[in-house]
Amino acid sequence: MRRLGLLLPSLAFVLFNTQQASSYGFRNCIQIMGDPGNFKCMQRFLTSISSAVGDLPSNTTVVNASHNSIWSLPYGSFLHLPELRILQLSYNKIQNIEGGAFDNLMALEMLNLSFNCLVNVSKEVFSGLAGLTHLVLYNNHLKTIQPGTFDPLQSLWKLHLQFNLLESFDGVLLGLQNLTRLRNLNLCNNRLVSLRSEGWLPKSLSTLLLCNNSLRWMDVKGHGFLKNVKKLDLSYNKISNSSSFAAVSLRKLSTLKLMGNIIDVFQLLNVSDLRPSSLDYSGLHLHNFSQLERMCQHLRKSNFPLNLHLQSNSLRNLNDSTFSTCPPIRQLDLSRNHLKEVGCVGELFNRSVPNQLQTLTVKHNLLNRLRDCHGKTTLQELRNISFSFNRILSVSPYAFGYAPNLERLHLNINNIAYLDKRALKGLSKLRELRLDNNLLTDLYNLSFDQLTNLRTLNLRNNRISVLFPQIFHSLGMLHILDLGGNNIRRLSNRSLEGLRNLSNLYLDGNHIEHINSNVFIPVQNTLKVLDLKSNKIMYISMKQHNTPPFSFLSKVYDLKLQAQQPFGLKLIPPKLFKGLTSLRNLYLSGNKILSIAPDAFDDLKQLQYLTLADSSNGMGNLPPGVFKNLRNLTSLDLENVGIHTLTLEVFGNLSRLRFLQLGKNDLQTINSSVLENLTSLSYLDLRKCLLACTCDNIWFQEWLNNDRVQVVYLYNYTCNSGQNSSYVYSFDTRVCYQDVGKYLFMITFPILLLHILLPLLYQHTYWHLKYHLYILRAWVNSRWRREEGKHYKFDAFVSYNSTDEKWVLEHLVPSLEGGEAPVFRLCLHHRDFHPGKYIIDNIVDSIHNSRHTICVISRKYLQSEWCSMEIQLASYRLFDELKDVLIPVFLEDIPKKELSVYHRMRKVMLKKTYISWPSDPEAQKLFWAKLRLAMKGSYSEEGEVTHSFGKEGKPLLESTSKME
Ligand SMILES: *[C@@H]1O[C@H](CO)[C@@H](O)[C@H](O)[C@H]1NC(C)=O
Ligand SMILES: *[C@@H]1O[C@H](CO)[C@@H](O)[C@H](O)[C@H]1NC(C)=O
Ligand SMILES: *[C@@H]1O[C@H](CO)[C@@H](O)[C@H](O)[C@H]1NC(C)=O
Ligand SMILES: CC(=O)N[C@H]1CO[C@H](CO)[C@@H](O)[C@@H]1O
Repeated sequence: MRRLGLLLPSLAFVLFNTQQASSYGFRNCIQIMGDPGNFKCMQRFLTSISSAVGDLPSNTTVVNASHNSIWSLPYGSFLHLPELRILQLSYNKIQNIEGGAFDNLMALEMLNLSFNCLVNVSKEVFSGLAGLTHLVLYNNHLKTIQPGTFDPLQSLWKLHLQFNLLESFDGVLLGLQNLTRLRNLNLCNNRLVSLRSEGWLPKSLSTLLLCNNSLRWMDVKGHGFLKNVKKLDLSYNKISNSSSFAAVSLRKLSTLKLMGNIIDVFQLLNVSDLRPSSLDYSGLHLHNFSQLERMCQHLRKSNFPLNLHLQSNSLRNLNDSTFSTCPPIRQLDLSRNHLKEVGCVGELFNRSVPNQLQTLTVKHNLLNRLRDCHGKTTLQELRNISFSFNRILSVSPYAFGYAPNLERLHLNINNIAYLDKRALKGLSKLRELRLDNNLLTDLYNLSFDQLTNLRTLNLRNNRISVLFPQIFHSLGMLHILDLGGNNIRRLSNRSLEGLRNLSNLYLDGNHIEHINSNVFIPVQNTLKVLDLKSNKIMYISMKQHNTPPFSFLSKVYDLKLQAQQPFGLKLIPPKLFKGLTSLRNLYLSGNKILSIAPDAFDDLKQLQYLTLADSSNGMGNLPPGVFKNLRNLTSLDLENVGIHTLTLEVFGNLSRLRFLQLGKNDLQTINSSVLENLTSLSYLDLRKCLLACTCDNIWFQEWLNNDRVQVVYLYNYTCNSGQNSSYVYSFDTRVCYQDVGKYLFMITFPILLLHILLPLLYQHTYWHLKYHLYILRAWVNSRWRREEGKHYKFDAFVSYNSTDEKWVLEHLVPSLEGGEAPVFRLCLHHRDFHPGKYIIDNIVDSIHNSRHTICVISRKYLQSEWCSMEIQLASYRLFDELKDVLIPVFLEDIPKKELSVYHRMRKVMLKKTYISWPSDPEAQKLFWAKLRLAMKGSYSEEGEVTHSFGKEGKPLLESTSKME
């Protein structure tokens, strides 16, 4: 009867097409709009991978399930996602990955398992990932790597193993011996103490990072060990013995990092074949002049412009001869030293050779002023200077007199309060100037006088309060002006004069209260992005403006007005946005809005994105017609706006709307006609909306069942009605069908249905009941005899499909019934069934009267209903009598994947051995031997057939304990 109980609901499921059947929405993932293969499943407190990816479609390509609490990846977790390319599982609690967990991920390119709790990975874990190029395993607790672990990863080129507990370099190498594409191996922050190894590095490996371990010397296998490596990082180890570098060829290296070791570099350069220009001289305690001089002497051996890294050497000062013995330098990095001054940089170099310095970086030092360098030696090639992260207070006139061709100047993150009017004189080639995060209060007309080529000017986070008229008048080429985070209160009509090419203007985080339309006249033909976020703009009257503030900005496509301080915009008066005819994105979130004029958005015919999120301040519903002209709107964010109802008057015209965010509103019911009018909708978010599970929403429950609109976390919406924690997608709707017609229908329909189903049920359960009766009888009988001595009428009942009859009659029967001894007696249905008896009875009898059941498995067999029943019946004996009677014989190669469709089959095969029919006649002899052995085997009970041999070394009897 158990079976009957199962059958009824599942039939009902099919006939009534319940809610889950086709609704569109994922339990714990969000499909990214515009990229239907891309899913985010983050921060859902998930503990199992199936709850994350279980309901994703088979064309999924990207999954990000980071930041959950998944602790295990069982076998076949991703079988249904054969097209997956990127899988992010970082920040979980994964300790255990079963062999075959990633089976069927043939297309996977990137697997990120960082920040988990893996202690080791077994050899079978990565099987099948032949396309993987990127494997990220950092921040786990890996202690050892088993040989061959990475063997299946034939395409791998990047392997991240940093921040683990690996102790043996050899162990890691043995795991990688067969990788032929690996280019990049990161083993930093482990516990390696030695580089001794049995194996060699893969020939393809060009980057080897070993920083922050406990290596003491270069105890490598042979002189050629590093012969293909280009980049080697040995920083922060314990290497003090430089002579060991003689044992290995470093000729091919282009970068060697040794920072954080106590090592004599000069001895190293003497004993090894390392090219001096390949060494990164950072952090090697080269702080006095004689050391720098020696360094330069070594460098002279390589006679081309070099990139010299001298970070973290505790350098305190530089003088005229510091680099004068060096060959020409192209890039010089002096960051993280203790320099207070760099002087006029040109003086530092040998003036007799043409200077080639292009980039000078002096970040994170103690520079406190930049002196006057008028008329000093010039460095014609110098294009980039960065003095960021220093303590510069003032910049003298002509501070960059030595760099007339400078293009990029970074003075950000200093204490500059005073920028001399002539500080930037002569820099007519400058394109990018960063002065952000300083203490500038005033800008003078002349400050930027000669920067006629400047494209980007960043003055963010200073203390500028006034923009004097024409202050930027020479910056005719400027595209981007960033004045965010200052104290600007008002803009004068002439502040922006001269900015003929300005396209992006950032004024966010200032104190602007009013916007006068005339301010923007100078930039009206070019301005595209205007950021006024977090200012103090507020409207307290609905009176229409004479000239709306943005009326000249017909080219602007991005306008940001979020989060006005401290109380928000409050009102959006009529025609506020008049003139913004090109506007595509409008940001109004975080403003406490009380009311919006119904015509406020009327001019925004090109608008595609609008957000009013987090504006709930008692606004309640939006005014009718407010979106009437927004025919191009595709994205509307109304999260936490305080809406109570959706009406056609507001939402009726949004025929292009695809993305609608309505979370955190007080929406108890959803109006059906609104959703019907949003014909392009494909993404709807109703999280935290307290939807009511009442008859008003009954249509909604049905609507959730559509294929067009993704409803975010659809299965997570609970009914707001307190007591019973039912869900919106499945709340009980029976009470709503009140009318008599429906009642009648509901009474008669099941009766009718029962009439249709009963014969069907009878047929389906009859054999089952019959079988159990039989078993009972047999059991009662067997109480009187010893079970082992049971006499079977047949040695085996042969279960097969009629299409395979030929094989059975031509091969199986002659071989087992004739042929060599012992001779077996087989039960074949066409021959041995009792005529006139019901077929089920015949099968039950045959199975029970035979010692074994041989299943001849082919594709046709699996498809046939009879056959699967025969397997089922035979397997009942396994459960009822604890006797394993099944001998599966595979006539054709059926891949596991295909087999898994046949649920019952798979269950039976779970812990069994099976025999396959080989085409090679030689191997067929072995087949018969095995089959005979299996048939005799059961005399000695279970576990008999464990050998494996066969043609071409392929096992004939394969263990299939992993056939799930
Ligand atoms: C996956 O999600 C995490 C958490 O939000 C995020 O930090 C990470 O950048 C995402 N990764 C990708 C590739 O999008
Ligand atoms: C792996 O995940 C971490 C954490 O989410 C992320 O920071 C990193 O960028 C990811 N790596 C790759 C290659 O996507
Ligand atoms: C080296 O590793 C230790 C411990 O894992 C860590 O605390 C330290 O920050 C690391 N240093 C560097 C330079 O990465
Ligand atoms: C009712 C329900 O299942 N709510 C869950 C929705 O999802 C969040 C996680 O994002 C859970 O915390 C809730 O319990």
